[in-house]
Amino acid sequence: MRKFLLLVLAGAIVIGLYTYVTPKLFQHETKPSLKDIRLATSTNGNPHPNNLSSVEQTILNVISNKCKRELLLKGELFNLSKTDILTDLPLDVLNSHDFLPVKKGGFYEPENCEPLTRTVIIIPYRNREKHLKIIINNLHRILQRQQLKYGIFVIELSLPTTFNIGVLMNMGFLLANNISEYDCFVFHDVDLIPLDDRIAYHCDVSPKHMSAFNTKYAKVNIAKALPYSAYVGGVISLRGVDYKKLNGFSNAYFGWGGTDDDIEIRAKAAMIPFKRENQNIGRYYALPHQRDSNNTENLFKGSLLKSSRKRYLNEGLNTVEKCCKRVSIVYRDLYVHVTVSCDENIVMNQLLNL
Ligand code: UDH
Ligand code: MN
Repeated sequence: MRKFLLLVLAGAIVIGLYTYVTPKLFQHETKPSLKDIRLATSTNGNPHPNNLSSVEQTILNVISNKCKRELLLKGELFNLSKTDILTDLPLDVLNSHDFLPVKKGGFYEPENCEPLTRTVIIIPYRNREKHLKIIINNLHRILQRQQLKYGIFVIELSLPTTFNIGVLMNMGFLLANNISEYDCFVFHDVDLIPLDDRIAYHCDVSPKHMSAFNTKYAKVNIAKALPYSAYVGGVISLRGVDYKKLNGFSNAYFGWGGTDDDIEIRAKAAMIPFKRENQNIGRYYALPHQRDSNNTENLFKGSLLKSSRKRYLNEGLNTVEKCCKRVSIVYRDLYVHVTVSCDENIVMNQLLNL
């Protein structure tokens, strides 16, 4: 009798365990704890995200072959917000060679998973070789860790034209679109180095000011680390469709200043105002430099800004090819190097005829 009761009890335990545990296993209800996720997604000292650790495999394999880290950053996995993922980027900005080989021209896509995002980085450039080397190495590292499909375009303005960021961004946008299909465009100063792995290099539905905490301005205002609240200078991201709605950047700003404030006005006018990355995340180290030659302060920026709202649909992306042309395009090992020449007189005449 006792034997029989023991047998029934053992049977009940087995059946109970089976009915309780099996559905959980098959329905993937065994949700990982925050600690597990942090462990699985930590990159500090752990294998490269493309070589997922066994913990990551076990915990995150529940969702097919999408790129897990990218999804985590998008907040689309386990309802975690980006701030739940603790992954500070190691601060070795000057010597980061911690990335996988890329195709000629700097193109990359992860081999082991399907990325959702195709991001292109556009860097306006002239005579900043040291900065360029540093940013390129750092960008490959962070973009690969985020498991993105990406390209990097460096757009240089040939001399003797006074520097003009807007025309370079517009030409970069058009050229990148000619070469491949991108859905997210990141316009990136050459001298701002991302300091946090959580700065997502993919686009939100709104244009975004990514460099929300810039060490250059932190010297003046540690709490804000921005010069003023409407500032969107440094690094921004927006979807291609939104860039077209703004008609890109203005071509009108030759010399230093005004271009960023102008695109901020355009975004408001087009009813897609900029949002800002969380300041604990969007942290960038500003490489120190002096004002460049051929980029003296633009004394007309104040008056140009006043008419920006009226002008924006008539000059910008849709007119840049009237004043600028491509001089060369070189597929370097780590990026595409485009040189363009622009005629300031044509831009000025266009403005007068608006
Ligand atoms: N840029 C170049 N070459 C130039 C000028 C500008 O590559 O000759 C690009 C570069 O990507 C740079 C961006 O344009 O990051 C913005 O220009 P900037 O770095 O000159 O802008 P910032 O606001 O300059 O950093 C402030 C002038 C600093 C003077 C301070 C003197 N102590
Ligand atoms: Mn700078």
